[in-house]
Amino acid sequence: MKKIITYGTFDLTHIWHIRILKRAKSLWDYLIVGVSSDEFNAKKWKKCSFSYQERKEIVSSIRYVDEVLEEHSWQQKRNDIIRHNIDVFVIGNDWKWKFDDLNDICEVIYLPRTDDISTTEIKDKIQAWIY
Ligand code: C2G
Repeated sequence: MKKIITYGTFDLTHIWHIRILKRAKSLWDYLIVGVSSDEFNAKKWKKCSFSYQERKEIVSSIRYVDEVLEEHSWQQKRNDIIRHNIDVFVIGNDWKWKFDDLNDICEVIYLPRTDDISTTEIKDKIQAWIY
């Protein structure tokens, strides 16, 4: 069984979050998603609309996702990959090359990201609609 892992904030989960998870699961057998904790998001300078627990609940309910873990730091990926016996690390290509250091313990794949939507843009759209 080929195991794959990815990480993200997954705030205001939208179609491209779903599609990257769908594509990851279509390629391998078991998908683990590391959802960024509220504290780690603060370090990423990301202000979330939903708490970690809410974002975890949403991601856990996506049928492509087999397991969810909490992402506390940039550095935890290596331990997660070893501990969970991961074959492939995948993430959107907005992170291209950023995690190449992991390729000594697993395959590293950057999937094409779609730039016509992001959580920030969704928030802007909602703001514009309200005001
Ligand atoms: N994504 C995408 N297309 C978008 C937006 C996001 O393919 N329009 C992908 C990102 O490339 C990432 C995943 O969806 O693979 C989650 O994106 P975010 O929730 O924005 O996560 P991010 O802030 O990039 O955190 O350690 C890695 C970080 O936790 C990633």
